[in-house]
Amino acid sequence: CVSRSACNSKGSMIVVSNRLPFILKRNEKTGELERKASAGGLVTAVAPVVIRGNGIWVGWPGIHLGPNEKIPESDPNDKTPTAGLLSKKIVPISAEPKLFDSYYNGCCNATFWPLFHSMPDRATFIADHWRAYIKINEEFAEKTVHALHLLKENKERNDASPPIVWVHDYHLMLAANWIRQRAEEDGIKCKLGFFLHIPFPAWDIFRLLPWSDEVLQGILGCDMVGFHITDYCLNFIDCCQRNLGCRVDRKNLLVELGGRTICVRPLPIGVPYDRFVQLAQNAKPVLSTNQKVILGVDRLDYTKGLVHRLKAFERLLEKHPEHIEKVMLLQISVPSRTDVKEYQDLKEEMDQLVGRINGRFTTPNWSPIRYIYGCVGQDELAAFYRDAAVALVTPLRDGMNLVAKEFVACQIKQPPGVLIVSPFAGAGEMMHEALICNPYELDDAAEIIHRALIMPEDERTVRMNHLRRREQLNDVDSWMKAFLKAMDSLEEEADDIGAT
Ligand code: ADQ
Repeated sequence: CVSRSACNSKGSMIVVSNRLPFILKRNEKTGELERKASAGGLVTAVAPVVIRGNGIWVGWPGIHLGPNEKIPESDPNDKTPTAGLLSKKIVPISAEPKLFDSYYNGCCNATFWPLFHSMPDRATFIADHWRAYIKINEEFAEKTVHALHLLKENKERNDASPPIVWVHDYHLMLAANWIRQRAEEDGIKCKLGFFLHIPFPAWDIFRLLPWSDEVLQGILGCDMVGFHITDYCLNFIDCCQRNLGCRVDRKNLLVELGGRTICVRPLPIGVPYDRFVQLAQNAKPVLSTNQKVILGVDRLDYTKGLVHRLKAFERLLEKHPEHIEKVMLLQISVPSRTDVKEYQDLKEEMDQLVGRINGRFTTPNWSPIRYIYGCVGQDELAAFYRDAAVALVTPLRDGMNLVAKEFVACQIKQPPGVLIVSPFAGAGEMMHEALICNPYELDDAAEIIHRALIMPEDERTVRMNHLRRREQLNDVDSWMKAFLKAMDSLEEEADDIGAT
C-alpha cells in the first residue's frame, strides 16, 4: 500500500490503540452510555492531531457494546482534548468477552508484558491466548481498513494526502502486516507507523516466545517502528536479524524484509510539561506535615519495583535512625489489571509489607508510610509532586516512566526536591542529573535516599534546573512532532541499506 513519495504528514491520521482515548461508562440510572474523559499525556498530544486532520481513532471502548449500541458524543461541558472527536470519527472494536479476556488478560498482560520487561518466569505461554491475540489483532486490522475506506471517501471530497496509520503498543503487534496487505488489495495508499511503549527485550529473552517470528513479521508490516530509546531499537534489530535472517543496518537503524526497508527510530516520549507547571502553580497544598515527603506514584505493577522500594525505605530507617519522625514515604498506587492473579498477589504483598514496616517503626506521633491504593486527580497529583522532597522512581524495568518527568515539571518551588531514578527505566537513560539507583541493591538504595534527603540546596537546584530544561524542550508535543518527522523522512532514509 505504501508509495512513500505519495505520503506526507499532512494526511489524516488513523490512530490504532487497544483503548480508545476515553472510557465508556453506562449510566446506572438511565442505562445510557457516557464518555469519561482521559487526561493522559499521550491522548493530549495525539488527539488534537487526529481532530485537526479529520482523522479516526480505532480502539476498544472499555466495555462490550451491544449490537445496536453506538459511541455517544462527548458531554458539551467536556473541555478535554478528545471532546472534539466526533463519534463518527471513532471506530470501536467489538469482541466476544471471553475472547477479549484471553487476548487482554492472557496474551497481552500475562505473556508479552512480563516477557518484554525481561521477567520470563512470570510469563505464561498458552496457545489459546495466542489464538485470541491473533483474532483480536485481525479485528483491529479489519476495523482499521474500514477506517481507511471512510477516509478515502472523504478524501475524494477533500483531496487530502494519503493517511498515516499509527499503531500503538504490545497489544497490536500483528495488526500492521494485515492492515498493509488488505489496504494494498483494496488499492488504498497509506503509511504505517508503530510505537512500542514498553521495552523491547534482548534476543535471549525474546527468543523464549514461541511465536517470536510472527511478532517480528507483524511489526515489520510497518514502514517505521519507534521505541523510547536506542537500546530497544538495537534489541529489535538484533532479533530481526537472528530470528528472521533480515539484512540490517545498525548504524542507520534499518531492517530489510521482503524487498521493503523498515526504519527503526528512538522516539523518547515526553509529558505535557506546561500543563503540569500550570497545575503545580494552581494546586492547593494537600500534605499537612512537617516531615520531608518521599513520594512514589505508580500503577500497582510488579515491574515498578514497589516491594524493593518499601524494603529500601525500611533499610534507610534501620541505617539512619536520624530520619525517624523526620521523613515519611507517601506511596500512591493506582489499581491495575486487578483480574490477573500476579497483580492480586502483589496487592496482598504490599498490604502486608506496609503493615509490617509501619508496625515496626511507628511512634505515638508518626507513621513512616502512608499508602494510598487508588487514583488521585491531576490537581492533587501535581500538589504531591510539587511538595515532595524526594521522588522515588525505581522500577525494575520500564519502557520510559512518565512519573519521573511529571515530578520534574512540577518542581516549581525553590529550593527544589530531588529525583531518584532507576537505570532500568528509559527515563534513567536520559535524566542524567537525577540520582541513579539500582533498586535491587537495597543497601545502596537506602544510602541514595539518605543522600537525597541531605543534599545541599545549591546542588538540588543545579540538578533540577537541568532536568526541567530538558523535559520542557522534549515534551509530549515534540514527541508527536518527532514521530511525524520520522514518517516524513522515510523516503530518503530507507533508500539504501548499508553494511550489516
Ligand atoms: P505505564 O506503565 O502506565 O505506561 P508511566 O509511564 O509511569 O507507566 O505512566 C503512568 C501514568 O499514570 C502517569 O501519567 C501517572 O501520572 C499516572 N498515575 C500513576 N499512578 C497514579 C495514581 N495513583 N493516580 C493518578 N495517576 C497516576 C507505559 C509504559 C511506560 C511509558 C508509558 C508511556 O510502561 O514505561 O512511560 O507507557 O509511553
